[in-house]
Amino acid sequence: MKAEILKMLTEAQDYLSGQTLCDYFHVSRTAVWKAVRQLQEEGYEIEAVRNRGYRLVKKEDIYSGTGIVSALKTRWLGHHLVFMEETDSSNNQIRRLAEQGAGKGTLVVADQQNAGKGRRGRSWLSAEGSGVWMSFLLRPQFQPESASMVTLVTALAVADGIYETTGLDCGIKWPNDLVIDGKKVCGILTEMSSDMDTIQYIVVGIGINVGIREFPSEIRETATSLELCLEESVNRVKLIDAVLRHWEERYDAFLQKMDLSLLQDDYQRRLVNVENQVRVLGYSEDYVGISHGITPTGELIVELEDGEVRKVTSGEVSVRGVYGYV
Ligand code: BT5
Repeated sequence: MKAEILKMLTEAQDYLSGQTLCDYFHVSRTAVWKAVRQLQEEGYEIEAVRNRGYRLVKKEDIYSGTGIVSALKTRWLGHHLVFMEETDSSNNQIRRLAEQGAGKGTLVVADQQNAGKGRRGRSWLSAEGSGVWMSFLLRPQFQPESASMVTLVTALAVADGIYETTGLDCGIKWPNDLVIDGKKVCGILTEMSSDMDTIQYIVVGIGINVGIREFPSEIRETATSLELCLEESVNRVKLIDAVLRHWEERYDAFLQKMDLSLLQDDYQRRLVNVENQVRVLGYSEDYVGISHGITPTGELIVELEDGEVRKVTSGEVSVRGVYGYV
């Protein structure tokens, strides 16, 4: 009820009377008043005027579970939300919830991660108040081999969501980075728990740098944030809603064909380094070749100097431009 009241207050042009809220929720005036009090305690400035009702004074970004729930317009994703001021890693938190039986679409949003994770044990800087650090749970029916495509679906959806919210055009650096002006603004970490032919669950983790103004020296040359690119503030709640709505849409298109054929054109338009030289950094070998884009199942097509064409699988590698990060 609290989140719904917040939504109604956000959308209302004028005061909302206590009676309207009582009738709508079929509860007493005291119950409405209690919910409003809780919202005030969470930081929402709500004015209560006798004989007129309630009014939200400032309709701005307060980063809270209630704020996110009231803003989410997804069909199923994030309908069970866990908001945390701080956690180790939202991916780890989803894993713990999954082990306890949490359902598909469960979403964890953290304002800060003290052990944010990248791939292969790398760390992900996730300072307080400056990014969208979130993960959600899937319990799909498809085979484990298809899971790597979820990262590509996610990259496209995050680019859509960033574009909708800020007008910024992101490039995709296959398989899991989004870049603006050649610098990383978002990283995606997809993890899976499975046996040979059944997926128990997939965790999709998304880290978007929103308000970070200064990066530590190790990543200063390669990282950026939306606010650095835009020079104005970005509403994280709206960004989450946009990313998740686009994600549902892109994921449907993926499930419909069980590959990326419906997404390939949009993906390719955003993909950086197409027809350029890239360096593929694998577990056991590195090589340089020309990138020709992706296959319908999400491998990167790389042509080596001797004409050999390799299809690179996303789990294995990082790709760099030959002259630097992109
Ligand atoms: C990634 O790994 O890019 C995946 C990042 C996923 C982060 C999200 S946040 C929510 C969820 N919970 C988690 O714990 N993780 C996910 P990778 O491709 O391995 O890139 C990691 C590298 O990016 C690091 O080694 C740094 O060089 C660089 N890096 C670290 N923090 C960064 C940041 N905030 N912005 C840009 N680059 C960063």
